[in-house]
Amino acid sequence: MTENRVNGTVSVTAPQHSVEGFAKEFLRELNFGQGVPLSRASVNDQYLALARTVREYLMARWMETLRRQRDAHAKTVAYLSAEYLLGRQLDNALIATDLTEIVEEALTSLGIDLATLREQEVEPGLGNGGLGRLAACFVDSLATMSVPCIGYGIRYEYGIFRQTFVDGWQVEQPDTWLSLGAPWEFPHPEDAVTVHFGGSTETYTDDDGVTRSRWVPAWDVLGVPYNYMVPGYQNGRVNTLRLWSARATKAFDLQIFNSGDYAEAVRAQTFAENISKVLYPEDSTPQGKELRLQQQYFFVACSIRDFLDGLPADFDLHRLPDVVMFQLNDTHPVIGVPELMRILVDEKKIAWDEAWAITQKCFAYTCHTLLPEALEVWPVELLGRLLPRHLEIIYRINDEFLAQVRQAYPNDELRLRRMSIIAEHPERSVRMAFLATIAGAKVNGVAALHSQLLRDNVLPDFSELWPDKFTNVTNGVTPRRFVRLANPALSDLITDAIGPGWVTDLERLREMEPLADDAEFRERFRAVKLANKQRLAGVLATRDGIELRTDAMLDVMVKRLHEYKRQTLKVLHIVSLYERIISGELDPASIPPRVFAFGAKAAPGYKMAKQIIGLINHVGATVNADPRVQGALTVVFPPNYNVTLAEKLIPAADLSEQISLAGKEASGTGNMKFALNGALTIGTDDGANVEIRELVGDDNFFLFGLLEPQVAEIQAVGYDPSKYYEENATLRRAIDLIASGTFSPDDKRVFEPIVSNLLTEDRFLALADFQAYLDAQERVDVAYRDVEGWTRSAILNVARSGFFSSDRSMWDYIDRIWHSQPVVAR
Ligand code: HBZ
Repeated sequence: MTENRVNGTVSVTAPQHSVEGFAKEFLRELNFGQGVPLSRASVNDQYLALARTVREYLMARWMETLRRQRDAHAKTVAYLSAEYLLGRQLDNALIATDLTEIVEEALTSLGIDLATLREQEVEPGLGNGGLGRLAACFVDSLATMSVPCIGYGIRYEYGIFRQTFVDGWQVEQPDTWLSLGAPWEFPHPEDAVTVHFGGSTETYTDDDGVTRSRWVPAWDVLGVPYNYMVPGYQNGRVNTLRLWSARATKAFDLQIFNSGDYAEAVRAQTFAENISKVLYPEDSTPQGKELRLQQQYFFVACSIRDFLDGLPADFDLHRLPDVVMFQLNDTHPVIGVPELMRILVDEKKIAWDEAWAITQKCFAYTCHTLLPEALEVWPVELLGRLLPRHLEIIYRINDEFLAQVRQAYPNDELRLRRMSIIAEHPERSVRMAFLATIAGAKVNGVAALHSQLLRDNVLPDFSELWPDKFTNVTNGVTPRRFVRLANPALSDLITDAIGPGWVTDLERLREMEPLADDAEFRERFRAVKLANKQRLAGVLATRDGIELRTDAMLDVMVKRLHEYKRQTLKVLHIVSLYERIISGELDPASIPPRVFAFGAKAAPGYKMAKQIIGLINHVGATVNADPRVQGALTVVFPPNYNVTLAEKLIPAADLSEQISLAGKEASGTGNMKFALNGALTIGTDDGANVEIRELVGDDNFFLFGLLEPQVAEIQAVGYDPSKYYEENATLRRAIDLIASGTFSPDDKRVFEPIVSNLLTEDRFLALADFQAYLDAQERVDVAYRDVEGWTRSAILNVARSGFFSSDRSMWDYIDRIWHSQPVVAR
């Protein structure tokens, strides 16, 4: 890197874009950064040096982006998210800088294989699933669109656990993603922020004789920021992701060290550092754990302080809504609302009403669920113990809000109780979604159906009171990572067909539509799919020792394991086919051979989910070993499904399974990735499936199952799953086969809990949708045999899915919620 002086300021310029230039920079990093000569460099040394070299090419853009944004006084989106499921950084940096070919050549000239170094990177798995991956897609899009954004979150030392299987059962291993070095992060201990906890509040009289409340905290920790580059796609922009890591404050340990209690000092340090130690692996049922609330307040307090500290010293905080929107990714960061109020009122001495007016314009809330058990509530006792001043502020917000409700609806005590931020049962607790809704300028769901159900079922009183507050922004996925990077073969085919530019303007995929009728193009499209299956086969062979046949339909269900997502329905389909084959009813030669691929992690404490993982693996082992099915059915379940594996699996898929019970999946984003990569969907009328089907057309989508209103109706009259068991012989035989112990000869009763749950409760109506699902799968078989027709549908899925770019989602947020703007070159 060179320095040059422009107008008295020092700026950096990027190194040369040439093979020789890159090779030289790389060797310099290896020698001076890693401290090893090429002859003795390990693969990890080489990977770290490569990462550091590539990031140098982004550095000048990063500095320039920050400078421009500062000069433009542009409104910034401060995305507050407890999770970012980023995926590997190297590949993304390479496509963003368009360096892939140069790097490949430079490394080859040194006798190094780029692919080997790529495999060395451990992805930062700082998220559970859809919500965390969405945050990663959004920051990618904003960088690519030149919109000022800073992503704020937590630098977990351990991300989502590494899943292994022992005899088919999930066993969790710690995710030590930092252990071999973290070349993508930039720690800034000098910008550390102190965060307080505990203690009490006191009242005092200020200089003007006004009685005020203030917080007298009991302990504190330091938040050290780690910056990550978020490169825009070939646009010279790099935004920032700032993740916070917890440390003990100096005051804390000095005091104890001086008292001579070394062990206690170390314990205190460990206590502080625990806060950012580990990502909670539950993705739908919040545990109400104290440490979790500590994490939430920790990162939000650091982030808000960080943003405010970045403003000019004379900044008038009444103008805060002009310069920032704090976007709340679900309720995890909602404690930021009373935190901003505390800063404005207690520290900046702004009058309550004015502070509230500012706060209400600075936050917006995105909800990602419909399951009642997933809505976060914090016991008043816990919140008051950890954040006493925040609890006071929440009480006051609630009082004033309820006064407003009383005025709008006199004498409606029940409504007040329903809408209060404070729930009384089963214990006094704070309903974070209500607080977010009351404080937020806007509240959005993540797909059209979800936003509707959010208004009608989850927050009906609020949408009645404030109809204009509610809006929808359908999710999206970044075409950079999930098409350009994950599917280079398809990307080349598309560019060949419609020219470049579609990667940042995905609606242009429409131009491919006519090619669905072009036989030669279909042939090439099939060649791409086959190549992607072969690539996947290679990955699974080395990664897991799994053998994958590439001449069968690849039917994929990858997502977190949840009863509402209904992996069990998929298993029942497989078991039913297996049972019909071994009983002689179905000739295996009469159906197209299929490989069923699963990927799913279960929350470690979610017993039923872990049982279902065991069932999938046991069914798989039995089916795969049985010569009677003659390869007609194969089940593969590679462990530890993550972003890296998704990038290989999705491009190879023929069929995408999106089979949640209607009204339960908020949106889904995997569904979008599959459609964009030319898989056809078999799916229910749920989440964003609804919009996918509308766009790709009924002929190119296999719809089945109950609609949301029908589900509500069945549940209202009382659902009895055993009726379906009694009345449907195919279903009965499948369930009986599981109950018989066929799949678990060593312990025949091991799957009894699944069977009895299905027969007596079946909360998510798998049995009610079983026959419809089987019928739809038969339609899939018929369609798949028509090779040309199937390819045509697959091409149309790609061509018509441009809407699902996260760039479009970001434009929608800008239009409907943020009212911010890109900062363009000047
Ligand atoms: O958010 C998912 C939804 O289930 C999915 O439908 C949607 O597409 C996606 C993006 O909007 N929700 C999650 O992934 N939720 C979590 O991961 C989660 C994590 C921690 C929690 C609660 C939920 O405490």
